[in-house]
Amino acid sequence: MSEAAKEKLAALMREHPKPTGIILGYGTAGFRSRSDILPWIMIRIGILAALRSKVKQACIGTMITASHNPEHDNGVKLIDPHGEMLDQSWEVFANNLSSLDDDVNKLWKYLETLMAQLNVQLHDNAMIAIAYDTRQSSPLLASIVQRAAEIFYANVMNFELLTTPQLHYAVRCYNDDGLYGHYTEAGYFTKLCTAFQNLIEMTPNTKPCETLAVDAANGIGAHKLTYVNQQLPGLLHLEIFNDGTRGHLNEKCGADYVKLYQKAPEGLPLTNYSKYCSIDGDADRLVYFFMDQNHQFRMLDGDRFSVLFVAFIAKKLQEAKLLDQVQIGVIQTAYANGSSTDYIINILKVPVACVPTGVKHLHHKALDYDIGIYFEANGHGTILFSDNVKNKIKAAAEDANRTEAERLAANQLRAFIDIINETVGDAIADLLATEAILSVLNLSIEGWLNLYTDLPQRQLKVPVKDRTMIQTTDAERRCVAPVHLQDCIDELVSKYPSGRSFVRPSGTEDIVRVYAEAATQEQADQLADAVRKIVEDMTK
Ligand code: G16
Repeated sequence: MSEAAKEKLAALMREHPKPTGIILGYGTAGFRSRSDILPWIMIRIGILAALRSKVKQACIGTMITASHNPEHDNGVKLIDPHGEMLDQSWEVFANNLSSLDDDVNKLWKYLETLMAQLNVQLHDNAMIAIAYDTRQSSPLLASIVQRAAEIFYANVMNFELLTTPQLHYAVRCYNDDGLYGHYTEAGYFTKLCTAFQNLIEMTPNTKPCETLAVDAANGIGAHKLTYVNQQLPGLLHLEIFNDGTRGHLNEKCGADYVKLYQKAPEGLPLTNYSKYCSIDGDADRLVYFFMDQNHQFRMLDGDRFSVLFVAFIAKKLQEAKLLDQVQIGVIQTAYANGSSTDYIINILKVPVACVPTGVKHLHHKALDYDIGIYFEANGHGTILFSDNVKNKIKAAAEDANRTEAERLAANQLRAFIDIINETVGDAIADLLATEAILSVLNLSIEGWLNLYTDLPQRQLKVPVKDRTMIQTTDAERRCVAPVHLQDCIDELVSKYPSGRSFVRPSGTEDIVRVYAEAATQEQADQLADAVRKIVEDMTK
């Protein structure tokens, strides 16, 4: 390989040295840490993005964000050609590169071996798309990724400020020559908003969308959501709060805060609107909430989107007389509320699969179905439609031998599919899909909430010395290390009616997460607290 490229790499590594003793793994959503200790890993990820692009002969995305984490954190993850998360087999290369110290000769040797194994050359073409969220540290980190990728002969498109799902969408569109949509931000908004407008306008007797108050977590979504207002005048109105002009990113606001603490965010009035939602720092998660007649805070999380979306899709497939030809599946994680799983299986009659935390796992499993609906309870999710099902729906919509009602239902589904960002969970797309369904089904937010009653639950973050001491199995529902931890959890759970609890190490924060549900809130809180104590004792 070229000496000049090696020398450039050495210079970049001298500029951004790896701190001694640091260990960083490609976790739930890429590399995440405090932003000031991240520059060196951006060199490795820039190289890896270039190699991945050479191998796939397609554009690879690099998103700089730490999503729901605080402003002082940042992170980076790669996006594969169809807009999905990096194939897990490549996480090994990411971790190998991360573990190598700042010795350019060793790094170069590893890269030579890797490139031989991958059958690519330094001079082969590569194309990288970079974007970042509003964190102050992001532009510098993006520039390091770009310089590293360019050493490996990559062309770089820097989109600068985008939501994470917008970059996933852009990568997919760029690689399939516009089949999925146009890869620009204008292309993204035009596709989603036109589909929303079509769905509303083709449906007779829709309920006008009431103003939705949005907590934008002081992040990138605040700015991006203004385009939705501009494109859908008279159809949808969003009142945007926590827009970054005053508060801090994800601080006492945003989807993670609302879901974790089960309370309303700060920074917006709780009396003026009939419904609210919170997105997170990079606008890939969404939760809804409202204040009920008794002024009680009521939340609708990711599980609720699964239920709403399944109910709508199944109803429209039924009306189009397509339901018996389509296999629908829902994918959840251990965090899904037991009541939602029961409702989906027993009332909606749709199978549910449980996988480990992380959109990458849910997305992968969703591909097993004609229509795979996946949501994490934290509000992160989307729907995948197979080409086969899209063709069936299109054919039904255009079939003159079908009744008008059947064709309308098929056309409603076609429009709905275009609202959804199938590449990854997307708060903006999910918000539009939710508003469209509530309007088409004439459903109020209370009506949506009343579909089933959540089991009371509690989630805790437990700081421990070394979170890797906790190891899990069975889609993270059971603990295999430390020994006896699971026995203790089982014993505690057995004391609580409808009790369930699990623990797992976070892949995005330096903590262990504890989840508990039980028949009453008091019992869920007690169970979570008791499990927390055991975790603390066993990880001392
Ligand atoms: C990321 C992942 C999600 C995951 C969340 C929490 O979300 O994309 O799939 O649920 O982290 O993961 P963990 O419990 O391992 O910390 P985001 O919104 O931060 O990108």
